[in-house]
Amino acid sequence: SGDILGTPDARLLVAAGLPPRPRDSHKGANGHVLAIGGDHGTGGAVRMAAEAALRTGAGLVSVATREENVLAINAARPELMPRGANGPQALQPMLEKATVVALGPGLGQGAWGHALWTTALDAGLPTVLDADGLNLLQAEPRHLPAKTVLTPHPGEAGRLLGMATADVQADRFAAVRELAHRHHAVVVLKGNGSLIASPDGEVSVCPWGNPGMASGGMGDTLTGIVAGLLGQGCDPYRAACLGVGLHARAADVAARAGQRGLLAGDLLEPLRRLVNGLEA
Ligand code: NPW
Ligand code: AMP
Ligand code: MG
Repeated sequence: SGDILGTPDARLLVAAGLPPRPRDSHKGANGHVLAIGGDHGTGGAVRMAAEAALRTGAGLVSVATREENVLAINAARPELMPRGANGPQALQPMLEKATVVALGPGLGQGAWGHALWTTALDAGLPTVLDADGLNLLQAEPRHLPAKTVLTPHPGEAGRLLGMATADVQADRFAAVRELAHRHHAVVVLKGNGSLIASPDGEVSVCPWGNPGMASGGMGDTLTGIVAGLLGQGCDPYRAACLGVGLHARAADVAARAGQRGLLAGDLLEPLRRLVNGLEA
């Protein structure tokens, strides 16, 4: 009963997690995601997370990033609202407008990333913590917002647990359960057969996905999808299960054109079809 992905039918999953929009729905009713990240050289990561949140149906998506990324993000996707955030003073007003935070894609682990990380977690909003957001947590364990989803790949999970990647992979169920218990959060352990664990020990297994997903930016896309679902009212465990399922299913649809050369951005179009029940 805890395995939400145990009946592998994408349409039923979507129907259970994303009810049809009321006719009088408006952008303010579908979540305002704030994606935070994009240090020097990794602006693409936060942009991909932000775009994925939009394509999952988020009402509004803002991006707090290095000033140097703002123009490129705006040009590539004018629906996004990127701002240069030099530090906590710039981030605070953005957090006040947001309902969900996606924290970590390309954030880096320097002083800039650390300052935004602390400020964002202190806000206590529902949060997806990924990538360098997880590496910073390993360096500085702390209390997390009540509705937090952690999305480590096996390398990040190993860092959080203080063990080698291979030891995480040797018992993935034990690793994901331990992380969820330790951090009182929903945890996604990514990789072939992604696992999702709740703090009280429920585990779901993703039946979808393919090795074409082993390319840069794939995880950043998942972060945005889960944030988009949190913003539309899914509780953290359902958002994580449905998000992982949609992400992997979108990759399977996109991989009809071939696994090799599959790009994270290729998931966005099938993702849109999936969240609307137009693809199974
Ligand atoms: P090993 O070597 O086996 O011990 P890192 P990153 C492991 C951003 N990005 N199965 C494996 O460890 C991110 O958002 C920006 C087994 C591997 O060597 C981050 O902020 C992009 N092991 C930052 O870059 C696109 C697995 O983890 C190590 C595994 C760094 O993130 C790329 C690599 O992980 C990227 O998303 C698996 N399935 N998966 C952009 N376009 O801007 C991973 N590992 O060292 O944490 O580096 O994930 O690239
Ligand atoms: P990241 O390493 O953060 O970019 O995340 C990679 C994403 O791709 C995660 O959602 C993984 O579950 C997925 N992924 C990577 N390799 C595979 C694989 N061989 N089979 C299925 N999913 C994969
Ligand atoms: Mg990643």
